[in-house]
Formats: sequence, C-alpha cells, structure tokens
Amino acid sequence: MNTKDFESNEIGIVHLGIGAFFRAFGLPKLQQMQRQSSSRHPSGWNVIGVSFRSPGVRDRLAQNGFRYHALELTEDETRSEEIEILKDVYFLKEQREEVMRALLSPNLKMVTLTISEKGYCYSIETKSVDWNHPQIKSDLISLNQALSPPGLILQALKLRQEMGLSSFSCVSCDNLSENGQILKNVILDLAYHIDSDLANWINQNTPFPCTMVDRIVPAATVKEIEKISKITGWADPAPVQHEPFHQWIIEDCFGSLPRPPLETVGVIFVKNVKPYEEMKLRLLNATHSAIAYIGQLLKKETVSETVQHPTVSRFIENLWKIELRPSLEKPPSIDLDEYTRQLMTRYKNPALVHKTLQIAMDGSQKLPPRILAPIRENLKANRSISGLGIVVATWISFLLEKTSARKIHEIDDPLKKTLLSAVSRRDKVKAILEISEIFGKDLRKDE
Ligand code: CS2
Repeated sequence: MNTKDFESNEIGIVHLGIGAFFRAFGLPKLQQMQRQSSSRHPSGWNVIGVSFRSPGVRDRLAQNGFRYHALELTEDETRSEEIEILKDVYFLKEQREEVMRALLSPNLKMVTLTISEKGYCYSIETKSVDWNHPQIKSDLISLNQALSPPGLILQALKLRQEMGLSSFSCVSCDNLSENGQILKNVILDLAYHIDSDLANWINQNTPFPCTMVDRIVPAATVKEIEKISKITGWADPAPVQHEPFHQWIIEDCFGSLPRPPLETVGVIFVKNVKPYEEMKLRLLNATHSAIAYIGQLLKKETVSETVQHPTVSRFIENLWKIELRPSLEKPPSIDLDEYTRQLMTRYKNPALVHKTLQIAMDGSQKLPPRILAPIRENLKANRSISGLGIVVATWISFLLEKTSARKIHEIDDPLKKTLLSAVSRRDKVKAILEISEIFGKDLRKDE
C-alpha cells in the first residue's frame, strides 16, 4: 500500500499482534462503530495489522482480501459476521518497510497492541524495561531493525518527531495490570537511554491509556475452521470464534489526539481503569488459570468440562469469595456477586471449546498479575492465601507432570529453559519458587 492507498483506505489504526483475540474483540467493535457513526463522526478508523511471529495469519487472511468471519457461539445458535475493517496485514520480518510506512502515515491516529504479556519485554519486578531481554539488547544496537514491539513503536515515534508529524496514541489491550503504564515505562526507559529530547517529546505528546479488555476467544482448530466455512458458505481459512460477552473499558486520556467514538457502541471511557482491570484479572483470569491447571491435571480438555466437576466449581467459588474479592477495590457501579455468577455461566457455555492447554501457556507471565498480586495483598492484610497457594501448586504439578510424561513440547512459556532446569533439580519445588523473575525478591523468600 502506498501513501495514496492509505488515504483512500482511511487507515487510522495500526494493530500490533494481529492474532485471534483482537480480530474477535477489537475489530468487530470498530467496524460496528464505523458503520453506525459514519454520518455524525468522521470515519477513517480502518486498520492495518502487523504480525511478529510468523507469516501464517497474513497469508491466510490475504486469500480473501483480509476479510474474515467472526462467529458468536451460544448454546442454541451461531451468528456470523463478516469483518471488513482490516485492510492489510504485514509480517514484520519480511515487510519492515511497509510496516514503517504505515506507522509514519500522517493520518495514523492510534497504535493498538495485543502482543501478550511477554511482548512488553518488561521486568515483572520493576514494571519497567527488562534490559537483559535479548530483543531489547538487539534493539539498543540497531533500533531501525527493532525486533521488540516497544522498540518498533519507539523507532516510529522517533522518525515522526524528526519529520514534524504528530504522535499517535498507544493503546495496550493485553491482560496486564496497568497495561498502558507498563508500555509507557518500557518505551520511555528506552527513549531516555537513546535521547532525552525524544523521551520528553514522547512523554508530552503520546497518550498511553490503560484498558480492560474482556471476551473469551477459543482458538479455532482445523476441524472448527471447516465447520465455520460450511456455516458461512465461503472458504475462510482465518475465521475467529468468540462468546457473546464483550467488555472494553478505556482510560480517557487522549489529550488533543483524536480517539475513535467507541462509546457509541458500548465501550466505556473512564478516568481510572485500575479497579476494572484488577477485577477482571483477579476474578476472571486468575480463576481461568486455576481451571486450566486443574483441568490439565484431571485430563479435562476444556474449561466447560472442568467446571462441571462439582469440587472444581466449589473451589472456584471459594477462591472468589474468600481470597480474591477481599483483595479488590470494588469498581464503581459493578455488582460483584452478579459478575462472578455471570463468569461461571460463561465458563459453562458448552458451545465454547476453550482448551485448558491454551490458557495454561505462559504461566510464568500470567501468574504474577493474576495469582501472585492478590497473594501479596492478602499477606499484607493478614488474609488467607491457601486457595491461591493451591493454584501455584497446580501450575507446578502441571510442569512436573508434562516433564515426567515426556510432553515438554506442551509447556509453552518464555521462561521454559529456566523452568525445565529448575524441574531437573532434586529440590524441584523449591527451585521453581526461587525464580525471582516470577516470584520477585519478596515471595521467593517467604516461607
Ligand atoms: C485467558 C484469557 O488464555 C488466557 O490466559 O485467561 O485469554 C481470557 O480468555 C481473556 O482474558 C478473556 O477476556
């Protein structure tokens, strides 16, 4: 796409990490907003996607001009929607020039991200850049060949400043507590290291709103892809499937930069996202991880199968009541009884084939905000941590079991090497609990 195409395609957003989640969560909402608001609001919010890991999504989407289906799954019906707001997808390793052209387009207003916890290259302990991260080390040597998403954004902002263009807002849509703040910390750390004028410019001109995103999006397997093609009537090699539930809460801090009028389609803009973010991370994601590891140990393939087990659902209910809810600040106007009741119904939705192994991945990144943060709060307030301790134990058992069953290919984690070396020691459990990148300096020493 050249500059003219950008204008005629009205590209307003570059999305980094164009996996199933954003295609099932963000793009349908943006499309709905754009269609509904074309008369009252400016359009221009079409999207370009960027892939970091493999060309697969790009190649599959390209077969249908980047259009695909999003399928809503309920017990009694399946509703399908064609998504057309995505105009192109670039694979960074092969199309760096195109990616940079998109990021330097004068019309670009926003960069959104779903790059998962590990994509931020941050230290869980300091919540700022991990200077030892291999991608960060490489980006510091050659930023114009940036490998990390924060490095790529920094390079784009640096060039925009040099060219006299406006900045863009950076909207993290990942399950991290204070996701926008973490992204800002990492980018500013790198920027100050390179050039303090640039860092000050970014600090003054670039909003990094925090967000809370929520929709369950099970990965579509080959079998499901075939089924979906039958329902929709055209061969779509890149469909996504999702539950009906959708919740998107965004910190309203865009300053003078334009933001999409998403409030017209039910997205909520607030001053402070933190209570919503923590509610979701600790009530949904924490119990999701618990169900994933327990399910794996019980040889249950999906979330809905696992919570059918009465002992498991009782354990989850108690975790909510005794250890998770007391660790939270209640978000305004949310009834937490209703929220957890609704969560259990969402987990039990038999139409969602949500694999426990999918959620079990990246445990070293997921446990800290989901399980270890409430453990810290509860320790401070002298409350129970025994249920949360059991969740940590199920994760360790999961690692041990996969190793002894010679299924280490099923352990998918950026700290896999460190974890496997800990598992090979005699005092395995102690060795795992001593990994400070996960447990910090405090919890690893706490008896
Ligand atoms: C899940 C999340 O895979 C996981 O770690 O807990 O993807 C979860 O389904 C979403 O955050 C729901 O909004």
